[in-house]
Amino acid sequence: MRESWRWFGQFDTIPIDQIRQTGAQAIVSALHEVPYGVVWPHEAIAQRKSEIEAAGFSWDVVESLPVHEAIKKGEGDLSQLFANYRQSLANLAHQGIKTICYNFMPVLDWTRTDLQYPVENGGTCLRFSAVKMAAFEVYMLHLPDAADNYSETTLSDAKIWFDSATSEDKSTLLHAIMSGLPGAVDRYNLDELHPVLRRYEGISHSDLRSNLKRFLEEVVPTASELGMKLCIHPDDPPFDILGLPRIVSSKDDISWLLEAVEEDANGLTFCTGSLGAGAQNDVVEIASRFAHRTHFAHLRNVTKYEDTSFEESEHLGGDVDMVSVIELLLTSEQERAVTIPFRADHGHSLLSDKTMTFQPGYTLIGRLRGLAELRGIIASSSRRFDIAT
Ligand code: DNO
Repeated sequence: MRESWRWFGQFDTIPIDQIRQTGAQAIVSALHEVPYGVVWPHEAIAQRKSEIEAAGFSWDVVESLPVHEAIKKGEGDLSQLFANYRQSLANLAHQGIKTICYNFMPVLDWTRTDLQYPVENGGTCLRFSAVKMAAFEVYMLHLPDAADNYSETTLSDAKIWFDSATSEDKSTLLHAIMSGLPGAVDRYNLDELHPVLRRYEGISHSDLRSNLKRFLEEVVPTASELGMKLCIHPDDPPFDILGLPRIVSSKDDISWLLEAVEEDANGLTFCTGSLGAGAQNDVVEIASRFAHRTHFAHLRNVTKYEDTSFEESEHLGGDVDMVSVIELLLTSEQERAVTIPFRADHGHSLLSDKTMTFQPGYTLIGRLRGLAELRGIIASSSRRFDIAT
């Protein structure tokens, strides 16, 4: 497995030359400044690539090449958007960047309600609270039917939270919920969110699946011809929020997705944290089923609660059996004779992290700690495989 580190380019507070000290060899990056749906220009790709290479890295993975909302909604004439996506793929392949992560989550990307939740040892982590999400959906946004998705206890706790929340608490919550959208892309306030959500009215899970299948049929053949690997990122959290359908949340979803277009170029970003947050998911079993179509891995851990809340735990703590997942990925690498790039996904805010500002979750010391722990597992598991073969 190849160690990578996500770098947000000009939106990152960590200079790329400092990343060398983490020991990672590869960079995961994106042109966050390019609006969704627009072709990624040759020059901008070349510029980013040369910055990465000048610092001694290779640019191994694009995360993400975003899918325009109109494609997710199946809205209007999409031929230009599909053509643009294919052109961005071709421009990237031309410069040797061939592993492309994307997601198909409507409107939002990963979603948390707390960006600085205290952990026992003094650091902070990202957290998703079902109570706060219920307060947001039911009492702040007044979404019709939202209450149906929560238990009575969660709803009454949500009301208590809402009644005692200051306007600052509410805007902190809105900010946390919007923080999954990296770079210079749309973020919404409460008034703006309503019409955006309304445009998904009537779009069911099965409609969204059809739209994803259509997208795959439009772009996977090009990716295959170019020798590229597309790898979809699972939903985070792996269940519906804000009344929007999510369709890459479980073993069955992934199975459907990989069969929808049976080509190796239609693959998966195996995100242990996203999948691990779903009560329905046995992450080790999912890894054993789909390691063979995994082209990129995000390794992090979560601790789940009954009411669907979860928090990001230490990389080797939490509910995901990380050692087993890593062993399955290493085995798959051997079987396929490939190398899977991975990154320590997110990290707690620890020590000097607290004096800096970061893209939420993308701390320096916290991620470095996670990477070091994962590196240890990979080294010891690899040695055992070498002995066995
Ligand atoms: C969160 C990330 C996601 C991921 C996108 C991929 O930290 O894992 O934002 O980049 O979902 O499209």
